Amino acid sequence: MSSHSFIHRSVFCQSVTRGELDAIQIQHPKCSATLLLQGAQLLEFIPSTADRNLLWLSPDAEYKQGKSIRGGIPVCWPWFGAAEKNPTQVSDAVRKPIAHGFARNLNWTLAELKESCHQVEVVLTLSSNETTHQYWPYEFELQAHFIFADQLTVELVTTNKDAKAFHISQALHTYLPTQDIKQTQVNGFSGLNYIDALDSWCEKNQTGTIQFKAETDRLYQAPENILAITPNHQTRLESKDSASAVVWNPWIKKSQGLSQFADDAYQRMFCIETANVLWDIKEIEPDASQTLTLTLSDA
Ligand code: TA6
Repeated sequence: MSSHSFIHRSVFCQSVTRGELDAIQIQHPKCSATLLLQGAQLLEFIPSTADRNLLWLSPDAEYKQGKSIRGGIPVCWPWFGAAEKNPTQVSDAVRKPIAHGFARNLNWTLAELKESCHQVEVVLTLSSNETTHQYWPYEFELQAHFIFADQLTVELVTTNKDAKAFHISQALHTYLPTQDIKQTQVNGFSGLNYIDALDSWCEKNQTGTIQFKAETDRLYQAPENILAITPNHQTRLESKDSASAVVWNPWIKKSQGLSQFADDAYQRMFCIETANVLWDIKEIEPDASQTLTLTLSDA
């Protein structure tokens, strides 16, 4: 366990630990938040006006080195989901096919912390090294740029530092809370097509609002504005350069096999993952960058 302080001269931020992991605790007049260095995984974002965590965090979460935490916003990169379900431009480069890529399991570095009475900005970086080469051959720099204010902004910036172009799929795998999954709706998708990962990857069309009545695992064309409506709250997700959105709830049977997840936890969470997957994968040329942006707010 690490006990060193890696933040100095900050009014609003301090270094803390969660189990085995280093985290930044933000306590600002506009919001509070907890951000792990491992995976650049945001666990909590509580705007002062809303006074609730806009993110779902499993009560059974285990804070261990090398293990993504069940909840918050895991960063899936440089591939999403099972490597072999990706287009070949992505899957052919994968050396160790762990689910959702390696970025969520490795320690990132605090590169920048700026604060004012309006907001706190934190930049975490992950650069290619011997460990990342065990999973994926390319040289890269990945930045997660967080702006904590009344609302949350996350920018995931991929920069190609290699001599060759590479392809990635990616997602901000946002877990959202609900008081009752059966009374939860997601708006913004009506008329859009999706791939149903639970029905032989068939393409289907969404009519009306998304509701959860069974296990759900769908890869949608993404709207820029998504509204998640739960019995007591509404949460808005706005995205930029995110052509896909994955909507997920494990329901009864799958929950029983999930790590850091109670058998009945599916009743109180769902995921909306702003992403670039399947035909929306990104090709990034040497020295070029690509940015996936998510803004999350209490509506
Ligand atoms: O985004 C949906 C999904 O890919 C599901 O298929 C599901 O298994 C989930 O993510 C969680 O993945 P994890 O590796 O965190 O257990």
